[in-house]
Amino acid sequence: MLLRAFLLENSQEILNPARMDIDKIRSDYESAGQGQVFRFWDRLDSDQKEQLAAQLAEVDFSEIDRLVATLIKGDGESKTDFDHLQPAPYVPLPQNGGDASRWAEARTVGEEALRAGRVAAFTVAGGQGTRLGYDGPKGTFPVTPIRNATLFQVFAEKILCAGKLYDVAIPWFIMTSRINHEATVSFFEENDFFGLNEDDVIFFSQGMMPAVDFEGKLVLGTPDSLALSPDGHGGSLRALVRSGATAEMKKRGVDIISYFQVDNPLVKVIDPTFVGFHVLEESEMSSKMIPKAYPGEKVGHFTILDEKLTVIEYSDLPSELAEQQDADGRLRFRAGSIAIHMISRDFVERMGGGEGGLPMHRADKKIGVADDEGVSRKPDAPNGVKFEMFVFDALPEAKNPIVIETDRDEDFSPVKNAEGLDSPETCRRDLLRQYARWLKDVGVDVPVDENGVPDRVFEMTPLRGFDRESFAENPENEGLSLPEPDQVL
Ligand code: UD2
Repeated sequence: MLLRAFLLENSQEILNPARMDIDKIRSDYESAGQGQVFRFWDRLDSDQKEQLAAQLAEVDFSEIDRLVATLIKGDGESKTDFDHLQPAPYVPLPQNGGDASRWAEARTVGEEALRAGRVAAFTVAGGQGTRLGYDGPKGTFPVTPIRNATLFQVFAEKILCAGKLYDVAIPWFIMTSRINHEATVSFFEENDFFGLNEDDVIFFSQGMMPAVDFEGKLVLGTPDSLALSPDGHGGSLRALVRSGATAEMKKRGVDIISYFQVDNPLVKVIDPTFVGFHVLEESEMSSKMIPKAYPGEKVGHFTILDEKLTVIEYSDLPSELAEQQDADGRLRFRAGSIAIHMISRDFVERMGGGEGGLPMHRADKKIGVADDEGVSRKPDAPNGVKFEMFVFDALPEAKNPIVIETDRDEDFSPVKNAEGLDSPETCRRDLLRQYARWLKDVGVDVPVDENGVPDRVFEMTPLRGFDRESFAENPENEGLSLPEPDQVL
């Protein structure tokens, strides 16, 4: 399924304004009951008219109608068969009963793939980050305890470190949206790409979708533009293909994409073991799980639905299922999705090419809408619906999808909220705990409290190790001594 509207951000280039038939567009909109988008038409200058007309010409009414009918008016929405839902199997960590030799083999296989230049890093960074209340691309948010290094810098340093170890330039693809594209690229330029080669950091923008009000009417964000929003991280599959990113990967010999979200500085941007499982299992899309900490934790659930691996989002799983326990007293649906995947380039080309697309989800949001004077205003409560695709909806289509367990402490501590859970504070604490664990591995005992939090604030750059193993094996870390407060190692 493809909404032509996905291409909206490129509409100016795609359409030749001279060939647009404004009268026809207007009559089409009026007969579709969407004539309100011409509200300010008589006040627009010719450039503004061209911009709006180009956007309008790209909207596919039949798709908008279908989304409104299914997702807003609710007739014909497919219902999940929760009665037959099963928890998905996963490969446990060796310390939780997994086969240690298989884990070791996976690491070796993954390291070979990395050395051969088969792996690219891929960050989805097109979201709006409204919950954090930070005005700027989320990747430019500072997270580390002493240097205040940003999320982007942390990822860049992990990539640099892995590239050095495997003697390979690991390309890094970053998906932005038109809301933050320029600010993201400028940020990298101002920071000299954090030491990475500029040619190895590749930016592209995702598609945009028009928002509607609760009646299903398209809304104007400003007098000359529809209210548009990024089409969800699931839009990455199409954007990777359409932008030429997959072609660039192919040219570079990359066939495995290490997918992660911009909000998680603990993520193993490069994880040889995960790469290895993906290769060994001949999987098209692999995922990491953590056992959920409590039933209401806001992570998706890996399940089996109609014999296919399927993620059911936290907001969609009935609470009685979320709370169910197995015979050992563990949550039955405990496999939490933390949005870390290994995806084969071929699979992206198949899923993201042509007319194929992922299903749309509904998100009720506060949408900035042009008022009667034409001034864009954001309300205090949700006033409309944005449509988004989720990348995990590709899983049921993937061959041999595999889920492996990961250690939460070594892979997941996202910055989502300004305070409380998943905040800058919890994330900084988790980074400090990680530094202390890694130092202990090389013989440096930092005093810690009962939660593993060190008694002092210091920092270790990811240049010393992109994961626990590489840190422990790095000869430069031999002879480290107890860090002073505020020291950066
Ligand atoms: C996501 C997952 C959740 C869990 C959690 C882990 C969904 C629906 N839920 O929740 O199951 O795995 O992450 O942290 O995915 N993004 C784009 N373009 C968009 C929208 C989002 O690039 O149009 C990026 C965004 O920049 C961020 C990531 O996707 O890197 C996650 O987006 P989110 O904050 O909306 O996801 P969240 O926290 O609801």
